[in-house]
Amino acid sequence: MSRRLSLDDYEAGVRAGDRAVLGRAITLVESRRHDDQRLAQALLGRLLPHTGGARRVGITGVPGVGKSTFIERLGVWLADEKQKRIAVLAVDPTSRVSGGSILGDKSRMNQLAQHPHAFIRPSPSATSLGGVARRTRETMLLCEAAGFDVVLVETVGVGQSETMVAEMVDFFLLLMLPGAGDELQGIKRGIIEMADVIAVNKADGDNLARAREAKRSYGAALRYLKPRSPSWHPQAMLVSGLTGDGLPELWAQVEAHREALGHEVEARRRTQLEGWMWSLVEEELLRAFREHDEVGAVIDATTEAVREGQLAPTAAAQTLLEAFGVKPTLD
Ligand SMILES: Nc1nc2c(ncn2[C@@H]2O[C@H](COP(=O)(O)OP(=O)(O)OP(=O)(O)O)[C@@H](O)[C@H]2O)c(=O)[nH]1
Ligand SMILES: [Mg+2]
Repeated sequence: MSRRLSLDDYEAGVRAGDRAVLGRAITLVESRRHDDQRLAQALLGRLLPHTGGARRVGITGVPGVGKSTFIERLGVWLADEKQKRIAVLAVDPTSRVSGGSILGDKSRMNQLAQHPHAFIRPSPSATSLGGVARRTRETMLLCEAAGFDVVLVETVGVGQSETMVAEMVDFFLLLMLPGAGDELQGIKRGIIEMADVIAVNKADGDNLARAREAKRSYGAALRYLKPRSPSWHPQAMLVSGLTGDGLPELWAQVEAHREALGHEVEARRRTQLEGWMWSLVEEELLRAFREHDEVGAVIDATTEAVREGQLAPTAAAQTLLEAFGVKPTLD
């Protein structure tokens, strides 16, 4: 095992873009141990002034839409053609102790994984989505302090996770499948409202006609929505992660969005910092609650009584909160 690093070692290593140290710093951020968390928060405090330099892009879409293929192609293109340094992170609410399933198979991003200008990190495992989101946010900051120009955050568009990702990035990309008509009904309207661009993926070969049709219907849907920002009207476009078609145009949209929003991006990021603070408070409060001796003394019996239908959840919550020393306002 390598030796323990000091706070200075972590700071210097991350700032120098040392991948091994960056990887260990991320492990620290993901750790549930008290001393690791203290060190992680001290490190983030030191690095914060060196963050904020990356384009933060969230990418979502249903399983099989082609996210991994697309991110690989986009990442390699950005690295080779635009001389960017790319970090790829994932938010996977289903990932438990064993690590994420998204990006779990780095084999799907083989080329990017081996690229000297890319860094790929699977989803942190955590007990709560909030915990995953908080860790991903912090990992993003570590990557920025390490000098990455672009952070791509992948998430499956099936639950709450895409909302959380949308809240931690500057630009939110929704990938869709060709042949929309029906699919338009399957996807939650809320996700369409969060998108800064809807890209119909797999617009290649035999799919092309259906992809164009899909682009038309999403384009029409977007025109009916009130945009999130008066400065940006989301469009629908065609891409193919397989052939790379449409990627330069897509990236041009990311740059144009940045240009159009100007100071709004900074305002958005400030709001996000505040969200990060609250998510830390929530997580720590919950931890303190679970580790509280008097709560611990009654929690099993109380939970069991609720499960058995012998105690109302409201009364049970009241008991637990009182054990914790909070006077509940439930009635
Ligand atoms: N024709 C075509 N097929 C694609 C394209 N991108 C991905 N595929 C295929 O679609 C399937 C799913 O691709 P992935 O990149 O693994 O999709 P994903 O969205 O990451 O899937 P999950 O990780 O399971 O959510 C694979 O068989 C790919 O070969 C594309 O641009 N065109
Ligand atoms: Mg994938």
